Amino acid sequence: MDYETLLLERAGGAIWITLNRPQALNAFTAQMNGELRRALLSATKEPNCRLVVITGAGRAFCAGQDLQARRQGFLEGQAPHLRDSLVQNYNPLVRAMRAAPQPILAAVNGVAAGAGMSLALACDLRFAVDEATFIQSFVRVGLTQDSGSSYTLPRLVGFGRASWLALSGEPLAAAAAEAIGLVNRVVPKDELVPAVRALADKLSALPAGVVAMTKRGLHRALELDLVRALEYEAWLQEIAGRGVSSTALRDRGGFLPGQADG
Ligand code: T3D
Repeated sequence: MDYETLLLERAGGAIWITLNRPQALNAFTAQMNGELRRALLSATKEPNCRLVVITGAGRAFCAGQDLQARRQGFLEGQAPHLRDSLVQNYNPLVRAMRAAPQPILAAVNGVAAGAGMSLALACDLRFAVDEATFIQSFVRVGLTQDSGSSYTLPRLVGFGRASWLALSGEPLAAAAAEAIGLVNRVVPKDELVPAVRALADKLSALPAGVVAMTKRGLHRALELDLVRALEYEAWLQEIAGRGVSSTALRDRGGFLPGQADG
């Protein structure tokens, strides 16, 4: 499959998807959004893919929505329909990430701003280089949080810290992000690829179905009360105990009867 805004590479058990618009700090256009969604869906169907990695080309991870394109529309007198943009582009992307059986890792190689930060937050895990920064830049451009940040950020770092980051629009350095649990690991730039490779090797040695169910169980429990979370855990454990493969789970389209998406 050909992509104009992405690079794709397989390395061991990992498939790397690199956002490739470095001249605009890998800002999202509708095209890049659609291509990322397609690349993600196709990577997750690869039988030997145990980890999907999203990273950025050049010095940035992703600077959020392409504001140049928005500016051009504004100059041409077009009122932006941001709800449409979100519903058609970002929301399906975040849902696809959540539904993927494999863990998705953000390899944050530089600044992650606006929807670029949301993208990193929607991943299951985050490694960052020591010079990376995270910015909830929405308020700085007259917008509110989107592409899942209002949901993921407080769940990752707690309501107080999420409120500060979202309301102030202040950048958060990688080390501080690690200290509050937003990032799992911070590494020097030249150690990012080996660190991801080691994680991919680790995941490749684990049963894929169990990894997939663990991802699903973690996310599902966030939305349930204790009683229902316990029930869901018990169902997943029933399936795990029978040694169901990730392929079988994917072919079934879901984990429990009547739950195509989860
Ligand atoms: O519209 C919808 O669909 C709704 C969805 C909205 C979601 C959002 O993401 S809203 C938030 C959008 N993003 C931002 O507000 C971030 C804007 N960028 C910045 O604040 C800064 O660029 C950074 C803090 C990320 C990095 O700063 P710095 O000093 O390292 O780089 P720079 O000089 O500002 O940018 C370098 C180049 O990238 C520059 O282009 P040039 O002058 O070299 O030709 C700049 O215009 C370009 N660039 C940076 N961000 C964007 C961008 N081009 C297009 N869109 C961007 N978002």
